[in-house]
Amino acid sequence: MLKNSKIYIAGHRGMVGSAIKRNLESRGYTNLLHRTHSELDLTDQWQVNEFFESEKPEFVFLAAAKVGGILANSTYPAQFIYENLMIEANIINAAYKYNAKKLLFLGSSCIYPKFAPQPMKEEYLLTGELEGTNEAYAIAKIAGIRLCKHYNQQYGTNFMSVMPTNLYGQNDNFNLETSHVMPALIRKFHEAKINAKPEVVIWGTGSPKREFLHVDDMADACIYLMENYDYSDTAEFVNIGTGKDLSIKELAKMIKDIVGYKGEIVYDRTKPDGTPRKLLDVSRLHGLGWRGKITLREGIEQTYKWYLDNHKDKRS
Ligand code: GFB
Repeated sequence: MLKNSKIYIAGHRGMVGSAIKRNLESRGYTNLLHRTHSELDLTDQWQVNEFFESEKPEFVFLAAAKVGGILANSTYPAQFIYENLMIEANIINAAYKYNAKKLLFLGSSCIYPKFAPQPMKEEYLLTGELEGTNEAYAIAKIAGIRLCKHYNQQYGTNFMSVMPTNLYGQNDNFNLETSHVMPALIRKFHEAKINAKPEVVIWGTGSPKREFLHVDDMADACIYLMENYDYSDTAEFVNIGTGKDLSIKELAKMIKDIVGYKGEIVYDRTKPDGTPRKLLDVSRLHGLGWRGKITLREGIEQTYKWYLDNHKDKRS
């Protein structure tokens, strides 16, 4: 990628897309292309084709997706599968049709089987049943990986895929119904502190384990791969994570401590736990020469500060 290459960031207002945009700008890339949802509906094939035909982006970061936490995924499975399939199919096909040089598709660690051996290697894809709470989303993301693979195979395109672990950071969604666990707990502990509530309710048993990567590290990894590698170097796709996880109980204690909340933690066992563990094997990524820099504690402190500075005008 040259500093003046035409680079399209699909999903530039989302948590990941906005981090990719910030990072590209800070590295001196000058020709960034983006459209808001109202300017371009990515589920509409005609609109996407017209956009690619007129703009002809050379490089594409496919970070647009319908995303959400465990409750949103299990409540709106039709929207999660339909919107994600449409966005991926439209962009990947248009990138092929209008000769994009390279595309990076963002998947998710939920593509792996619910009971996959840990840590999960890229080869475990499609070796077992998926986790029920996010099957619709996972099927759409698996389709995206395979779209890239088969377009490369048949048409000789250069479309890479990356599978991030659970991400968090600035511009996250702090809505308690639809968010992931990290922003939900930051908000719950903060509001309990401010309102002097005696307890904070955590969903599920607290025993599932999750791995978390700060979105600025994720953006850095995506750009590193786009700058330095091609599809043929990635053996279909690459996991992006830290290789370390912790239980939801341990996460809750850490956030409680950072926020400075003094009350109790209680568990609502009527809410789902989801997959018991999903730790990524990151040896392929390390072999390509990239490692994260932001520790979990630093990342949560930064995100809490961002929440305090911004939450009034954000999505919560
Ligand atoms: O982050 P999360 O919603 O999604 O939940 P997944 C992770 C764990 O945290 C689950 C627990 O065991 C939740 O029950 N948890 C505890 C909470 N308290 C809360 C809370 O207040 N809010 C939320 N949201 N969780 C998602 C998938 O799975 O991960 C997506 O549904 C996607 O498809 C994403 O792949 C990365 O990690 O279980």
